[in-house]
Amino acid sequence: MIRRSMKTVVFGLCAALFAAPALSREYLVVQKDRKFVMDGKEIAALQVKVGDTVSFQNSDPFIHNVFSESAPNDFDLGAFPMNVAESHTFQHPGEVDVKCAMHGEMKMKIIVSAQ
Ligand SMILES: [Cu+2]
Repeated sequence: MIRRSMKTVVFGLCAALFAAPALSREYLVVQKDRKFVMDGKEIAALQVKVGDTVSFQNSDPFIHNVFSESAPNDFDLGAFPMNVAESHTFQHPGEVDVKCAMHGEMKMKIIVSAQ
């Protein structure tokens, strides 16, 4: 009898785990040659979900910035030098225009979907 109820508890825990919302993810975008790069290629857009975090790593020997004025996902990571990464967690669904304040040609979009 006890053995059977243990099985029920374990089954219940597994079911609860699978029913839980997906864990939030972390993405890495590299700033290289005045471009936003992911997996070695320039990217124009990145699809994420609410709660996901995007880290921006400066891999150029000069200062970059990352900011967006796309409310309510607006943010400003300030200026940071080579080999420094700053990150932002997206809390609202929507399309986010991401730019570098130093280099007007550096642009990408982050599309945030609901969980
Ligand atoms: Cu820049």
